Amino acid sequence: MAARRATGCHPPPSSGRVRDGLPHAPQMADFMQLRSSPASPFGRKVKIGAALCGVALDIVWADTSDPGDSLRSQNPLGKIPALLREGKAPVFDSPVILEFLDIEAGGGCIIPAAGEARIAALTQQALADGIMDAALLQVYEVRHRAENERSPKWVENQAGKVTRGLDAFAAALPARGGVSAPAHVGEIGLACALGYLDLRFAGAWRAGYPVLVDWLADFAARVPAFEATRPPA
Ligand SMILES: N[C@@H](CCC(=O)N[C@@H](CS)C(=O)NCC(=O)O)C(=O)O
Repeated sequence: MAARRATGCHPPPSSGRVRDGLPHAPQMADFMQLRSSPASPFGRKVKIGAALCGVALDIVWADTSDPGDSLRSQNPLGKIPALLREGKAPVFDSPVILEFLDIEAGGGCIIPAAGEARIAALTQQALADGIMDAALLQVYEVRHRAENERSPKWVENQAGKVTRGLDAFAAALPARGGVSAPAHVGEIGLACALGYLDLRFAGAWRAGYPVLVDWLADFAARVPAFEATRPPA
């Protein structure tokens, strides 16, 4: 893999080379590799961020539960997403990867460059990530623990984080703007969190949060990469 520069903040026209369902610039000779999985909401953040920043990614699926997967040598935590670059250390944790993509795009693309707008977007990203963490842990409780080993109280604690997070977003939607892309990291995070709740919790959130339903529809219209990265049901 050779290092390459981003083509700019805005995604190139869809006539460009298409990889992983996302439009990318036609002239790219090489690209970076993303370790992820089709359903990972954190990986989806990166895929959307890359599309908005005009960075092409070669996506290689990882199996986080397989000790033999090279992922564990790329990210000692064995977590996805992880971004691999030619001759450089892997980058991991989705907020760090999104920051890297923003830098590749020249800055101010998906993260406001400075001031309160930057802090707000990063804080909203942290809240959205926390919702995803809490949702994921509930899924893992079922996936990795026998029924008699599960803790309803602990699951309830995680569910509370999701509810309070959604309450907070519904009360104060992420402000638009401050970036040259159609959305910033706080918005990308919220969209991926809601998408994950759709995928794993049958969209139960929709009944209680019409304002977020409308917000997500608007986000999807602004950011075609959201639909392009929809995980398989
Ligand atoms: N804070 C991390 C969270 C990543 C994460 O939890 N990814 C999940 C998949 S969506 C994972 O790798 N789980 C496997 C594990 O925890 O061992 C980020 O933002 O990238």
